[in-house]
Amino acid sequence: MEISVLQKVRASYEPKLPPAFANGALVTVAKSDPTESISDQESIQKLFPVNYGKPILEFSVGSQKKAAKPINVGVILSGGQAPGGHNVIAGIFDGLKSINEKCKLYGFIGGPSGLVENKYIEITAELLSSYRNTGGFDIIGSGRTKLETAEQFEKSAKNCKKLGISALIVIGGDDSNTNACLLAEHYCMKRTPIQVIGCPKTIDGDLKNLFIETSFGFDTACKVYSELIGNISRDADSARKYWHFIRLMGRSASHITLECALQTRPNIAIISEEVAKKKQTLADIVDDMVKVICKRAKKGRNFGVVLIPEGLIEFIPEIKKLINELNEIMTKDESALNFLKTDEDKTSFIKGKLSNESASVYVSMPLQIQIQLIKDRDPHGNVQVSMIETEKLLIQMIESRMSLMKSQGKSEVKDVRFKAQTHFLGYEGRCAAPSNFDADYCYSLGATAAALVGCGSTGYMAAVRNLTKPSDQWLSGGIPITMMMNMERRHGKEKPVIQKSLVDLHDKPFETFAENRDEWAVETEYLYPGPIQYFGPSEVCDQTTKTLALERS
Ligand code: FBP
Repeated sequence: MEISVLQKVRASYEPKLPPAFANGALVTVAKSDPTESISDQESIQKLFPVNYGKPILEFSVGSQKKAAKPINVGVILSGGQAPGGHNVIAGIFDGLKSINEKCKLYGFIGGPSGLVENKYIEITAELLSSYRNTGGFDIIGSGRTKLETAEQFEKSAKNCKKLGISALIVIGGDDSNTNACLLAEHYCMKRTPIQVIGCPKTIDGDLKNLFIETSFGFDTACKVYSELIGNISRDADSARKYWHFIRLMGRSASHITLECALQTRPNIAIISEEVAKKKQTLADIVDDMVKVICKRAKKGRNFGVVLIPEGLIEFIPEIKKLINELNEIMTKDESALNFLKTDEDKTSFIKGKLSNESASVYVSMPLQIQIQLIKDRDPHGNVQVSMIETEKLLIQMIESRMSLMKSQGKSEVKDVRFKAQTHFLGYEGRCAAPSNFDADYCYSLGATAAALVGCGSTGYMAAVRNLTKPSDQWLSGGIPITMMMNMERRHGKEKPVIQKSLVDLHDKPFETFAENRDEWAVETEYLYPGPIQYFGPSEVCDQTTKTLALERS
């Protein structure tokens, strides 16, 4: 297969490792005192009697050399792609081989379903050689099947037994790691000799806490989006005729939007967590935006850049209420709704069923969005929030607000000439070649996972810390997954889950943004980060995200 010049050169990049792995994955382990979950301790302990309370593990260089017996390990990629997944697998592979040359690594195909359906390949040195330091999850593929039932757990155990697998490594986000912990507990309870280890993955950056400093892929994805936003901003400032509305991936939390705002200084960036905190309505958000547009127009700047987080819509209280009502109506009245022929019939049927408050929010939306809200449904029949084109919704609402203000003869809109362009950035960054940071971090996470397997652990997440320092000061070890859990209501039931990290409005990344945003709104102070650099001076190649730097400063 022909590969690009960059890929060829990049293949020989040797990712850096924490000092604990100087002699490979046979490490010395230090243990902390027993741990507790972040809250709901009693309930979590009851649900995880074996894995609850385990100590934090910290690795240092081991002296043992290749004495351990060979282990067969299975690896799964779960959920959305994130740059660096191949390097996690490379780190696991090399780590296992450092334990014993005869260790084998099997990759389950297409995500968790591959484990249940016994679809796998053996990952060999030769296969891996063309995937080192590359983006994507294509070596084995990924999937969104949830591993959560006892039946799936048992089928998986059977398949592992056939391959002699005694450890599984799940590379995934908060849900997949929660399920990895359930799987670990199930196997402990059933005395099935299979260890389960998790690795923190997601571009969304919402799997982090005191011990997991960041999820892999966030660094590279944000750098790719920031490059593109910088390019768009420069175009905006060159042509001076468009407002660019850019929606950014991040299913729930606004970490990506915040990081990109810090990297590029747009005129407006909406942070969903702030919208929720201030209980802003859609009209309030539109109001704020109109003010900035008018202020810039007054200075002759009829152009600008707006960043919108993908998850925004669910953080606006009135829309959250509307969506909940819509979900209920669409389940209860599905057949009546399907019977109606035209979009107009469907929307007016819906209006009649909504509460007064939600009906007035619904009718305030452009027809196209009203239709989208009832048409795009997820497999459970719910509104598919991520499909809603929030950027178009905001533009249309701004336009109607402007024409109303014009018709009322308001002086603020006198200089405004509002023309907008829309963009959605998400898939552009998820499979990018990992930055040096992600290449090193992922390889280190893989080595850590192999070491956790090597020392017989289960129910742990691989953790590499001290990430704002050079890698020779990185620390590596394992964090009990139960430690990150709390109880949350999911589909009407209380469930143990890893707590999702949302943007903290009292932490430095948001505070830095909030201190500067008024100036960035009216002036034109765009920053152009340019493309990710893989070779060259360290200050352009090895910077972490601004979020991580500020959080750890
Ligand atoms: P994960 O949480 O699984 O890492 O996925 C994150 C994400 O990229 C979100 O930002 C986005 O909303 C979603 O996946 C898109 O999902 P899909 O790939 O199924 O279209």
